[in-house]
Formats: sequence, C-alpha cells, structure tokens
Amino acid sequence: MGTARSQKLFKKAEKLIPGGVNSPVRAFKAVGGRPLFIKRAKGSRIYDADGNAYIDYVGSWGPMILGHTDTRVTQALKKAVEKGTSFGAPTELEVELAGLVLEAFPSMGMVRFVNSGTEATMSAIRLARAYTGRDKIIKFEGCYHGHSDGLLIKAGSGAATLGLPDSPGVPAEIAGKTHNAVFNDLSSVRKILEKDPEGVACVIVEGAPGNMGVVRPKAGFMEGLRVLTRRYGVVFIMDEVMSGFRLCYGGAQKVYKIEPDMTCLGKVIGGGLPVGAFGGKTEIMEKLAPSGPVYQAGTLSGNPLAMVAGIETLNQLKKKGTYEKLIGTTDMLCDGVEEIAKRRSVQCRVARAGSMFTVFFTNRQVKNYQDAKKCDLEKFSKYFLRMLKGGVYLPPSQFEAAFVSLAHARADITKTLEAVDRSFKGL
Ligand code: KE4
Repeated sequence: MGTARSQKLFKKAEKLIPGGVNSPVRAFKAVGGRPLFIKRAKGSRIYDADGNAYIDYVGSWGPMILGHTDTRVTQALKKAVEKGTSFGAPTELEVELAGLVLEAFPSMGMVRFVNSGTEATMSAIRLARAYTGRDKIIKFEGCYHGHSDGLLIKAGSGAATLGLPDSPGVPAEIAGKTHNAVFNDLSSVRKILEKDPEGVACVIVEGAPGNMGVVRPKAGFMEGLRVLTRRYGVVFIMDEVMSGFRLCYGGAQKVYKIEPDMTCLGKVIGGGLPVGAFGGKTEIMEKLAPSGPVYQAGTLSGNPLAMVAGIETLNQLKKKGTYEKLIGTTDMLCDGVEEIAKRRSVQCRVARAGSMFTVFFTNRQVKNYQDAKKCDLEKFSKYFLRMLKGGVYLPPSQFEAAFVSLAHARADITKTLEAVDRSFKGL
C-alpha cells in the first residue's frame, strides 16, 4: 500500500508544527523521505495512516519494552482513568513506583519524578551544582541527555542527526560551563579535572550510550570514571534514561557494579506515558525543595497515569526469564545481521547492549563519537529506506539505538532478517 495519507498529513502538519513534527528525529530528515504517521500499534507492530504494518524497532525510543498495548498496562490505565487523570497532589501510586525504582536501583536513597528525561538530567545537574558549590559540568561528545541549554554541546541523538550538536540559542556563558570529554578515554576526563580541580560539579554519562548509536564502554572505563569523580569530589551522574531496564532489571550500573552518586531515568518507567526521574544519595537528594533549598517542580510530575503504566511495566519486567528472552531475541537478530553482512560482503559493525542495537556502516570498531561520525551515512539511509519498504521500522538515524521488546517473536526476527538480506543486496 502507498503512503498517501501520511504524506497528506505531513503536508498539513508542516504548516502547523515546525518541521511537521514534535521531535526533530521523527522527521526522517537524515534518511530522506517523509515521516509515516502512525495510527495504532499492537505488540511488535505499528500501523501507519495508510494501513501499512511494520515490525517496530523504535518502540517510542525505548519505553515500549513490553511491546505496544500490553494488556496488563492497558487494563490498569483504563481503570486509573476512571478515577481521574491528575490531581496536583500526592498519590499512593507515586509511593509505589518510587519503591519499585529504589529497589531496582540500590545506589539511590531517594527519587523525584518529573515529566521527561530532559527534566531529570537538568534537575540532577542543578542539584549537583548546589551540593558541590561548583558550576562546571563534564559530559561526553556524542552523548545526549535531553535538550536543556548546558547539555546541547556536542550532543548526540537528534542534535547529531541534524548536524546541530551545538544548538544556537545557548548563551556562551552557559556553554562555557560545559566541558566535553571523549567517551572511552579516561585521560580526556583526567586532563579537565587536573586543569580545574575545584571547578567541576558533576560528570554525566549515559549508562550504556545509545545516542551516537550503541557504543559499549571499554572494560574499566566506567570504574575509572568512578575513581576519578571520587578523587576530585565530583558528583557522578549516570544517565540511565535509555539504558535503565534495557540491559537487566535495574541499570547498566548493575552490570558494571558501579555506584553512581545520582541516576536519571525515563522512558521504560513510564510505560509509554510522559515520565522522568532523578535520584541518588539521600544526602544529595534532601537538598531538594521542599526538604532543602534547591528548587525543582512540575504540574504533572508523578502523574497517576504515568505512575500506573510504570508500575505495571516494572512488575512485568521483574518476572523470571524476562531478560533471558529479551536479550536472547536481540542476540538472534544481531547474530543474523552479522551472518548476512558477511555473506553479502557488506561492511558494517553490529553493536549491541542488552535489548538495544545499532548497525554501523563502517569497517572499524565504533568506540566514540568521532568513530560514529565516520560511518557511511548514505549507506545507512539506503538500508533504512529498504528496510522500511520491507516492513521494518528502524530509528531514522545512524546516531540512534534500535530497541527490541518482549513482544518481538521469533517470526518477527525471521521476517526482519529476510528484509535485511534483501536490503543488503548490492548495498
Ligand atoms: P526526553 O526529554 O526525550 O524524555 O529524554 C531525554 C534523554 C535523556 N537521556 C538520554 C540517555 C536519552 O536517550 C534521552 C532521549 N532519547 C531520545 C532518543 N535518542 C529521545 C527521542 C527524541 O528526541 O525524539
């Protein structure tokens, strides 16, 4: 079937919404073509406005880890809606989800819910600055932590996709407070800290980077970050907005056995509804208003619907065998892609972290953002469009992670690999 309806909707949307989308990476700008307008989704599939079905590996950029319209989540939401959608007052649901999050992330003594990952990292940095009395931050080139001013410096994800890693509109004074280090290069961090031993409030890093594509930390890198931050009295913020619950029940920090001072979460803990969270050591968190002087607030923070969807999602993820299944499916897919690439002599590297993966079109290992930027973006676009034609919906950017859900069945993987085989032909 064609995409006439999507095209018509996009034309209309472009007149009303900048670029026709409410988040830039959705516009398919980097891969050419026009975005599909999605009408509904179920399990591993999404359906566009023209009725075409696709096996979905975007999963709303991570939240839909159970698959779309999971019955238990949907039932729980239906019940919750009947009781009211928002009260602007505390509810038992916030206490319940906070309990689940703190149980899954023992490095956190307390947690505060917000409405997005951006709010979570922005607030965590404010708290770290207040706690240390310092104002510089260290992030890593190619990592993306949402769109707050100080973090849109050499940022990944959509900013890298559109070639806007340093967005206009960020005052030089703010940009000047952000240092960018090189991921997987501890000496680049050490150099900054040695030059400014009393000036850095925090280091923020993605638990398992996915916003330059999936890039694995080298053995000892995260541990080294922990040692350096401790030595210089710097708050170690692990941004697990994307990696949280994607590698195991908990965070990448559980896999590396690292105890960050603060953690940011989002996506999965809201089960597809707007959510974010930041938490950490109690001595830091209790500086937050109203227990302390650091202000942060939100009309819809802890929204009952987001809480219910999050509670149901985490309760499903807790079940025995979840991660064996999730990672087993991801490995089946990634191993299959590697086999096809070899057979069809396509130069690519398949990077995976738990239930996240990226096919990099390069023959070199991708250890950091500079490596990722050397990928053949034209080849990626051809692959993306061919896969879409083959009924497989991938993230429309080389600088993104793709996501596998518990709803992806063996038959989906077989169909996906058939599409990969066709798309790699003559690539
Ligand atoms: P949000 O503000 O988009 O909820 O979260 C920001 C954020 C923070 N930290 C990490 C590690 C993230 O990956 C994100 C957001 N991820 C992108 C996908 N790469 C969201 C998709 C989009 O921007 O449309």
